[in-house]
Amino acid sequence: MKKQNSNKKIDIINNHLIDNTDKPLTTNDGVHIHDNNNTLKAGERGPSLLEDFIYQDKLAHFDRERIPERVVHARGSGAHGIFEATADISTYTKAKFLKKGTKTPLFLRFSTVAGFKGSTDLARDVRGFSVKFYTEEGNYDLVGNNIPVFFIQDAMNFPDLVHAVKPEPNNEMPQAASAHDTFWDFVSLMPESAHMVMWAMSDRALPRSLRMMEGFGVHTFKFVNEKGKGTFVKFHWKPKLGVHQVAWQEAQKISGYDADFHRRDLWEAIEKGNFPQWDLGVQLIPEEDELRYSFDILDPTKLIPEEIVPVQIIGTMTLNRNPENFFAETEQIAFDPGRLVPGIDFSNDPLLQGRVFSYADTQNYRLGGPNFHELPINRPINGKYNNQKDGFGRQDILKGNVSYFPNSLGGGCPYHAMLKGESGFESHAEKIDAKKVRGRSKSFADHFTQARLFFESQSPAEKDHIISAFSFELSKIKSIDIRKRELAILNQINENLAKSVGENLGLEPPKELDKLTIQFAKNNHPDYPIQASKPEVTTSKALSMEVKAGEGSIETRKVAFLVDNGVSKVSIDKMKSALEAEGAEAVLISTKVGKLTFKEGGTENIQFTYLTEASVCYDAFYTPDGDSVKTLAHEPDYLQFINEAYRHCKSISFAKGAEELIKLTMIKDQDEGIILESKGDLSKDFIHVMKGHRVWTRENARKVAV
Ligand code: HDE
Repeated sequence: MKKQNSNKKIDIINNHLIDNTDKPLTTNDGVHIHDNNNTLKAGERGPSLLEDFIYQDKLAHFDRERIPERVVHARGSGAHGIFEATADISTYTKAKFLKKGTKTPLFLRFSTVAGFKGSTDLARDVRGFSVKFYTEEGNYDLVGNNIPVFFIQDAMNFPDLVHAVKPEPNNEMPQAASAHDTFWDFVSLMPESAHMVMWAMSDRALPRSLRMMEGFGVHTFKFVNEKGKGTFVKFHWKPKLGVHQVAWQEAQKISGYDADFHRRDLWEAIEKGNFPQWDLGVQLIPEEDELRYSFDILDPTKLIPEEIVPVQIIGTMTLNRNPENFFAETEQIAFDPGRLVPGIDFSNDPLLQGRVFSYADTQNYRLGGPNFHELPINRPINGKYNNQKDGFGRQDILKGNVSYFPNSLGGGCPYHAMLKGESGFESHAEKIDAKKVRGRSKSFADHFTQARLFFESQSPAEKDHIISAFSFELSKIKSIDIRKRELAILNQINENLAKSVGENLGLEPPKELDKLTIQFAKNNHPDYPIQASKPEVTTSKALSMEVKAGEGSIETRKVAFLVDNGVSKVSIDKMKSALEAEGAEAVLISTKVGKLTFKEGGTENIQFTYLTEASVCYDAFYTPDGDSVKTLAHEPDYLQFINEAYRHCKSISFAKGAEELIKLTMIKDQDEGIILESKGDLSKDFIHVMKGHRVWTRENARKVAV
């Protein structure tokens, strides 16, 4: 497919594209290769010869194809896009790319955190949400997550957190999963992780699609305006398609059926021209209000409830182009929250401060030296001009004999912006007068109030899912002591939560925090546990993902039409056009690939079958009328499609002649998610229920009272 949506960044990429069409195969030195099948040998049956430079050229490169995967966030998928600033926020920031009407090319990389590069997309995990804006003032990276808080407060703990969640060092198990002893050992000793753990055990960690997740900058940053005045800012990405999840059992099955489920979904959406979009929102906090809240805005384990500081939309991002080459772009892109453009600055969040060092450092290692900035995907669109030179893989060719500053021989160039009265990046002139301490602010010591806020803001179904997730994860660990220690933390958050999880584990939640947990917390706060301040709000709507029937959108949702030979084309077309009018996609699934014959005559080419597809990979289901109903009644795979769809609370519709099939399935109660043509307006009712995403009430049987 011809790639469109060009911009200055794409021009840079295009300058490096290699097109092999009509070209002879050559060595790396451009020598044409006569025979690419046989090594050079001493006689047809003899040993290979050392002089075979053509073989060596090929193999020596192959032997070096792999680079170290990212130490975290190794599994990722990316796309190019554009950001358009839509609001005037010049009072707060002088960043030119945020000036109303400005369009800036960007590259976004989504990722999971714990799994290796080839691990499943559907792991229960945080998702990385990294955006590199190629601005006219240089690259700006907003390297965030789909969860607005973090596990730890200080960068010093990061390697420990990562070691705890990654596969265990002796047997390298489990892959891409937090459900093991070392993770729960660590977090149960670190009560500051309680808030983030709640998010990680919620459906936020199981996105339906990368296109249906929120993104957050997590830390508080600073905007700086022309006059040098600072304003604290939190960044939010709000997806236009809404925020949606899959069920846990589904996630596990999708991992088997299609471990690339999220990557494929993003790629296909962009190829089809269904460009995903997010609004960029900001929460702005005047410097004077820095200490105003019941929590510390520098503490990365806290969010600022939208009820107390609303999110203002300042622009829209559209992903509109897939990469040409995964390695060159998605793998070699080097994100670094430690590099800024004028108008944006760090806050003193100790986690953010620590990140400033780690990212450039890891790129230097991962990408093999200091010239990773010259890789096409990392090059700024406004050019880089400085006196840095040489090093592995250097590509730029510096002209002349000057590579120092100040100089006169080079006409003083590259010149200093300030010497010409121009502006460049200037750090916010924040006044700091303090003693050096290796310690933590007391204002960081409340670990449970916001974990409670999160839990108590969830819908009943979401609470149930959190309880199930804790029960699953804690059941998987071997140590009873760790189970109890974590239950004690849950008990500090919400007693019913702890009780429900405790019941599933056969344990009574301890009333008090474990003495080991307290001992470690005292390391940071000698008078721990502290009395928490009264929170501004005790629930926040923005924290729940629940959509009610009829409220959401079904755009780009995949609806499986379950068919076989003899199916009615009329019955298909009626539903198909209604769904397509709402932006959803109808996918015909039959028993064989190739020709499908319609009841009315005529055929259609089938690409997907019960053999290749799985119920868990679709959003909703429709069984049309026709003679196909007779064969589907004896098709176990069809029945499994319906049963799993029912189990995962999805909308299932039946044309009139197909309704009898229900008797063969596990559907017992015809709840609002089972839509029958004989009972109303089939497509309208189906779409209405699909808009609610899932019929979670179907899970009532497993419901736990909270
Ligand atoms: Fe990262 N993180 N991180 N992190 N992080 C990396 O950089 C690190 C943190 C995040 O798509 C690494 O290039 C430290 C918070 C994303 O390429 C590494 C600390 C948040 C990505 C690193 C944190 C993130 C990374 C590994 C604590 C959310 C993927 C490879 C101080 C705001 C970027 C790499 C991509 C990647 C270090 C904490 C998000 C090692 C030391 C908080 C989305 O440099």
